Amino acid sequence: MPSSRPKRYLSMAVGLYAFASLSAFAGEMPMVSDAWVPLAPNGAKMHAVYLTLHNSTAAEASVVGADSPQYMNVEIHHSRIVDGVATMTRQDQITLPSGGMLEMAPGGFHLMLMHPNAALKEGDAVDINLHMAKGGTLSFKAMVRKSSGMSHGGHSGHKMN
Ligand SMILES: [Cu+2]
Repeated sequence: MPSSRPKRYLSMAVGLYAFASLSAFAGEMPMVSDAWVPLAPNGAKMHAVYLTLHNSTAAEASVVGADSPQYMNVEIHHSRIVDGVATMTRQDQITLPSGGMLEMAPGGFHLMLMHPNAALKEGDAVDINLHMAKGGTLSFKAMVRKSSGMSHGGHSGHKMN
């Protein structure tokens, strides 16, 4: 039956693609733990992501970008206090030496999720992909939860440079 042939070629191509993306870079990626998104007021156009990055690989690893299917764009930010004002600046990349660890926490590094497709509620999961300088993507989920009282001030007072 000639009509079945194109379909068969298509499914073979999809299978090969899935295999390639699973096997590439296996075991050469840093690890993400404790990824979370502080619950923001309804209608917020930006959400922060905090997480811990461990580079357990034998080489230096750099994150050069990020995206999420649930947001228009995602940036790497660093918060600092400049002349008494909380300021955040966009970073082109974050580099971890082999064996290095970086805690992205309130008041320092974070991922900035911009322009959500839908509102977030407590318990939701945000899918995030980190783009690595050497190629490959580090994918993880960040859980939405209320921030503890310690991180007062939140993210809303930030000013972009
Ligand atoms: Cu930010």
